[in-house]
Amino acid sequence: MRLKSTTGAVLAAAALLATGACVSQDTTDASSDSALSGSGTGADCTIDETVKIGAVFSLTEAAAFAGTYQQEGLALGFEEVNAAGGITYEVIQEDDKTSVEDSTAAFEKLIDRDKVSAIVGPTLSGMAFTTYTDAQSAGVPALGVSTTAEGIPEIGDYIFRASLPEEVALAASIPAAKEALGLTKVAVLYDNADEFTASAFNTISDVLTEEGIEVVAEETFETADTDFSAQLTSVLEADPDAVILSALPGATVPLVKQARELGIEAPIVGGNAFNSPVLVGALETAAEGLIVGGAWSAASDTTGNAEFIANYTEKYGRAPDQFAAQAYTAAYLLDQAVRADCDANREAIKDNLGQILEYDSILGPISIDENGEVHQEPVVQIIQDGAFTIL
Ligand code: 1QQ
Repeated sequence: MRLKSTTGAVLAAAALLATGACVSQDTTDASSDSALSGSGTGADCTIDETVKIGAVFSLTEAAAFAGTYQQEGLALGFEEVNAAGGITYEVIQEDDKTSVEDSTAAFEKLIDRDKVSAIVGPTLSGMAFTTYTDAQSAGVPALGVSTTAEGIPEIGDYIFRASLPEEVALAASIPAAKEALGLTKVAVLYDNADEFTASAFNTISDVLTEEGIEVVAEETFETADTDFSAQLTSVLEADPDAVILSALPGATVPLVKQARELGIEAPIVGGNAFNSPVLVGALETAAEGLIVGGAWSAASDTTGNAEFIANYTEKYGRAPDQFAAQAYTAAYLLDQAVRADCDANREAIKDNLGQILEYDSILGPISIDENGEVHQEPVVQIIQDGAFTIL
């Protein structure tokens, strides 16, 4: 489809050092299978053996709001990539049930039993800090498509992400909200039990300081909390111009509803976790005015986006979201990394995934650097009349 540039340029001295941990690699696995190394290059690459890609998403429990879209997006992406010919990918899908234990078991199965060439996922940063350490030790490339907390690519040189860091999303949404709404004082509420939301709090504090916005209330809660009246009463008394909220949808829904019931009318500003139609559906009218920083918008005229939305909607009977869009993009990024040297072994994918210099994706122009970090423009949206609109 829309591949603009190639990978494969070898960045000589940039080889990454593993992060201190002793890395033992299984030499009998996909990292040394000659049948996974093909002939031809780029679009002409042909690999005889089916390339197995593991996928670990939260298909059930709290993070299923994202995981089910990810499963669908990734499947659509690989369906298209397979149709291009030369290489056949098989996705082995696992459900981590939004649990660290299940995520760890799924990674182990994919690495040791299925001997996959690479793994996409998991859904939450809270699982990734454990599972990526395992993937790194086993020498298996892992590509995050929604793991946005600080420190993820730093886990090691087999760890990559195609998911806009929450730092970048919030560094866009907070200044955009300041400009649109003239913010001078805000309340900050965050879930301090989740790795992603707690890490986002650091960014929120930094951005607010940089923007000269005063914090008039700061409140914490935990992922499974359902009653936010104590925190919201403090927010109401502080009378902020806006509420900056770092939470997963499970807490966001009751929290925002209770805020509105209590009479807090201030706009609510957040990042990647808010870029979900599931959230809007659950919040109904309470979602109005929510300001969302993220990686993708249905309203963006990025290359292939309209076609992606049409194909996805036809296949699954519902419109895609950011999580579907990022997983879909991952199929193309992995294919590009495999085609660079026409080699689907773990080492080749690891060497080439960090050298995607410019890929014109549905998320806009995207690159992955030699440290495994993604670079792309964030999108800031506001929910108006139940729909995401670019701010
Ligand atoms: C993370 C996230 C979540 C919003 C993914 C669903 O960004 O855990 O890093």
